[in-house]
Amino acid sequence: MATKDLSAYNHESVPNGSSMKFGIVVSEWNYEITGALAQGAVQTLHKHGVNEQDIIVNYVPGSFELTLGGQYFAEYTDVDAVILLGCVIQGETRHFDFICQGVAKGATDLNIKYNLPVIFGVLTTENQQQALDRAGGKLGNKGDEAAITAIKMVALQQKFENGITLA
Ligand code: DLZ
Repeated sequence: MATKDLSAYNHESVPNGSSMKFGIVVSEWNYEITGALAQGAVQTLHKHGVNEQDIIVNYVPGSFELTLGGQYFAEYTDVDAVILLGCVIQGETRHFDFICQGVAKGATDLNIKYNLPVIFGVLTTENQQQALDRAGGKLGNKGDEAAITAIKMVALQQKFENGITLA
């Protein structure tokens, strides 16, 4: 089966992030994976001009807590976007489904409630290998993609806020 590097993107189409601020929430559960996602996200933000002091990273125990971690950023900081990073690996019980549904719905709700880009960077895989493949392995790094998505959404929001709606 052909593989695809999920992190391949057109660098020139990514706006400059030097005036943007980001909050990143990282799940400690499956940290081998989520730490790599966080590293990818931070590196990618830097690559596109985001300053060190404008990236705030906080940790939560598991992916289920990512929503509330994101809400804290929305309520108590002035970040332009929040990136949620987690990894849920299918187990023998239905816990997987509940966590995935919870954080997906939670992230969606935060976007709408706060009119703030809240990026869903949560791997939901059948096994550890699939997660490793997507956290700096043969399929790229989902953290990079989350960072790019965050920058692009902040730029889009700024465009609307500046009244340029007819481009
Ligand atoms: C309990 C649990 C399980 C079984 N699996 C995962 C997982 O694969 N990935 C993850 O991020 N978190 C997992 N958790 C922890 C939950 O997200 C949460 O922290 C606990 O249910 C406490 O609310």
